[in-house]
Amino acid sequence: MLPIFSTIATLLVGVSFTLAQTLQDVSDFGPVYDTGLTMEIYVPSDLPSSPAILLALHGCSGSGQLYFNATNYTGLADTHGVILIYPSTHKDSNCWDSHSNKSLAHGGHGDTEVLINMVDYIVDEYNADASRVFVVGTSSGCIITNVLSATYPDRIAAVSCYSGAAAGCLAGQNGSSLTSSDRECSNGNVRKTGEEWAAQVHSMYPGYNGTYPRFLTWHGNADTLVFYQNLIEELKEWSTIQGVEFCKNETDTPEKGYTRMVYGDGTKLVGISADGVGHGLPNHEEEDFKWFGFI
Ligand SMILES: *[C@@H]1O[C@H](CO)[C@@H](O)[C@H](O)[C@H]1NC(C)=O
Ligand SMILES: *[C@@H]1O[C@H](CO)[C@@H](O)[C@H](O)[C@H]1NC(C)=O
Ligand SMILES: *[C@@H]1O[C@H](CO)[C@@H](O)[C@H](O)[C@H]1NC(C)=O
Ligand SMILES: *[C@@H]1O[C@H](CO)[C@@H](O)[C@H](O)[C@H]1NC(C)=O
Ligand SMILES: *[C@@H]1O[C@H](CO)[C@@H](O)[C@H](O)[C@H]1NC(C)=O
Ligand SMILES: *[C@H]1O[C@@H](CO)[C@H](O)[C@@H](O)[C@@H]1NC(C)=O
Repeated sequence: MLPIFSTIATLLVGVSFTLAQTLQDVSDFGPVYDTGLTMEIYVPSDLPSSPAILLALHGCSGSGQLYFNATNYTGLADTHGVILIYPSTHKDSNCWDSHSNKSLAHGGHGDTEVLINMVDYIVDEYNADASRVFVVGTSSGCIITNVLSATYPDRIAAVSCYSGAAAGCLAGQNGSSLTSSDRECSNGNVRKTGEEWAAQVHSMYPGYNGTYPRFLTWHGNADTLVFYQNLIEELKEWSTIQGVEFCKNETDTPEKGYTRMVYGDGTKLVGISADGVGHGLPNHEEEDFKWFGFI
């Protein structure tokens, strides 16, 4: 009898565990202005008294639910007590607004401010730790991660993002998608000096003199959608902002074919270059949690 019971118990535990891995809708989290953004969250069942927050930002034509399915942060969130926010944008081929003055400004009532409103809601509602807010994003989600780091540096501790472009790369375009922009950014033709990028970052939150988020960014050198040059531009931008210089390359790290490009002492800025990898560079969830300081 006993073995049968324990087998059934194991099955039941397995089932309830699977069912728990779902997103829940949040409405009325605060002003959305005219962005139309929506919010879904994953809340670990065993929450610490002051959980951390991870904002996870999908790519163009994606959604929070699709990104949730494509990524694997729930086990890590359970272990380390992190509430996951998976927002969605529904305009401009579901690309985040990384082009308009509204989104490229602190308090501009654009996508960036509304994403921070979601963070504020979680801080209030779950007593979350405002000093441990992290961001991950892929493609358009990585570009807006760059823009969030420029517009709300005071609200984000660290970011890790994949296959994106520098904050300001899409500035002045009509949209942030491949059809609504002229593709100069995604093609890697928007090139600036570190000082020029840094001036643009500072203009997004004038007068701010605090620290900027610790920045990890990944890119495949076979990316033909958002070209590899964008990694170089991001690294120029954030090394100037962080005041760190290129230090060394660590080959085959964190895995074969990947190179960690370390800046300064490696605590503020790292680029990860993936050899032969295209736009579909997968999230490296555990590496992200290491970068955020959980592991
Ligand atoms: C995500 O995965 C769940 C479970 O496999 C599935 O029911 C759902 O349709 C998926 N959602 C999307 C948007 O693909
Ligand atoms: C998801 O992450 C957990 C660790 O949190 C790991 O044990 C599991 O193997 C991962 N699943 C996949 C499909 O990679
Ligand atoms: C956006 O801001 C820039 C820089 O201040 C300005 O030149 C431009 O006219 C603004 N664009 C719009 C559409 O307001
Ligand atoms: C942006 O919109 C203006 C006015 O509709 C148009 O003339 C211009 O070609 C558009 N630019 C792009 C890159 O689509
Ligand atoms: C930094 O900004 C704060 C708030 O605006 C201001 O009080 C402080 O004097 C500034 N510090 C420096 C060194 O400029
Ligand atoms: C790391 O080193 C710098 C400086 O020598 C090069 O410019 C980079 O191309 C190199 N990065 C990779 C991924 O090899």
